[in-house]
Amino acid sequence: MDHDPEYEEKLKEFEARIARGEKIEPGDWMPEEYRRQLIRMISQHAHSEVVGMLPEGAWITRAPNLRRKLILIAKVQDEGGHGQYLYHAAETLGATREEMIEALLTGRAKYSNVFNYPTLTWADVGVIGWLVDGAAIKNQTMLARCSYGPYSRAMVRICAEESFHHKQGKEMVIQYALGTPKQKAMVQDAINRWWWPALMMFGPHDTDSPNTPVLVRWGIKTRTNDELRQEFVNEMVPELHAVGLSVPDPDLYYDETTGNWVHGEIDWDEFWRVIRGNGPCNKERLAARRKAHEDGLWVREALEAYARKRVAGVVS
Ligand code: FAQ
Repeated sequence: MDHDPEYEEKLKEFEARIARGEKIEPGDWMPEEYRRQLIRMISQHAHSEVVGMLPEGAWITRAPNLRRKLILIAKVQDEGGHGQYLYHAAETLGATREEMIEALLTGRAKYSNVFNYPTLTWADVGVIGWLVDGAAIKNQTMLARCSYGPYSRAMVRICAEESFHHKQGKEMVIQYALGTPKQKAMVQDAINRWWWPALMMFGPHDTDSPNTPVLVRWGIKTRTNDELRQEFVNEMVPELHAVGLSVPDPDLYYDETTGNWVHGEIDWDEFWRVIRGNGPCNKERLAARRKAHEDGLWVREALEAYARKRVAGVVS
C-alpha cells in the first residue's frame, strides 16, 4: 500500500481533513489502520464501561441510605448506557456486537485495569467516583475532540454524565474525610487502595506506549498518557491534602520549577499482570459478564423471533 499513488493521494487528503479539524464520518475513506485502532480503542472502552458497573453495583443493596442508593443506581445505569453508545460507535466502523462481546467473554479483549480490584467498603464507591471517574473524564474530555465523529459525539454526552459521577464521589469523600475518625480512616484506606490503579488507567509511560504515535498523528488522541496522568496528579494532590487526606506515595514531591507534583514509580509489573487477566478480580468480573450474557439469551431469542415474524409480515 505504501507505494500505491492512489492510496497516497487519499491518505494525504484524509490527513489534510484532520489537520483542518474536520470530523471523519463512518462512510468516509479512512486508512485501515485508523479503522483498526478505533475499533480496538472504542470496544475496549465499551467493555470498560460495562465491566465498570460491577465493582460499584455490588454496593447497591448495601447503600447507607435511600439518597445514596438512588444516586448509585443512576450512576451504574449510566455506565451501562455509556457501553451502549460506545458499542454503537464501534459498529459504525464495521465491528459487530457479537464479535465484540465474544472477545470480552472469552478473555481476548482488554478493558480498563482499574475494574479488576475489589470494592471492600462503602467508601470505595465515593473514591471510585472521585478518582476513577476523575481520571476517566480527563481522558474522555480529550477524546471528545477526537477526529472520528461518532466517538467524539458519544464522548460529549458521556463526559456530561461522568462529571455528575465525579461530583457525587467528591461530595461523599469530603463528607467522610471531615466526618468521624472511623469515617476518615475508612475513606483514607480506600484512597490508599485506589490511588495507584487510578494512575495506571492512563496507560503505560509514553516511551512504552506503542499505540500513541499513530493515535496522535491521526487526531484520535490529542494528549499523551503521561501528559494526562500528570494533569490528574496535579489536580488531585492539593484537593486531597485540602481535606486532610494523604496520598500513598512516599516519593511524591512538588517540583517548584515545573509546577508539577512528581509521583513515585508506578508498579508496571502489577499493571501488565492485571490487564493480561491475572488481577485480583479478573476471573470474577468475566464470570459475572458471562452469567449476564447467558441470562439474557431468552431476550435475544425473543427479539430475533419477532424480527423474523416482522420480515414474514406476520406481525406489524
Ligand atoms: N487498562 O499503547 P498504549 C471509565 C493497554 S472508562 C487496560 O498506551 P493506548 C468509566 C492498551 O490497550 C475507562 N489496558 O494504549 C467508568 C494496549 O494494548 P493493546 C476506560 C490498557 O490505547 C468510571 C497496551 O496497554 N477508558 O472508567 C490500559 O494508546 C467509573 C499499550 O498501551 C477508555 O478506554 C488500561 N488502563 O492508550 C465506569 C478510554 N492502558 O490494545 C465505571 C479510551 C493501556 O495494544 C465506573 N481509551 N492499556 O493490546 C484510551 O484512551 C486509550 O486506549 C488508553 C491507552 C489511554 C486507555
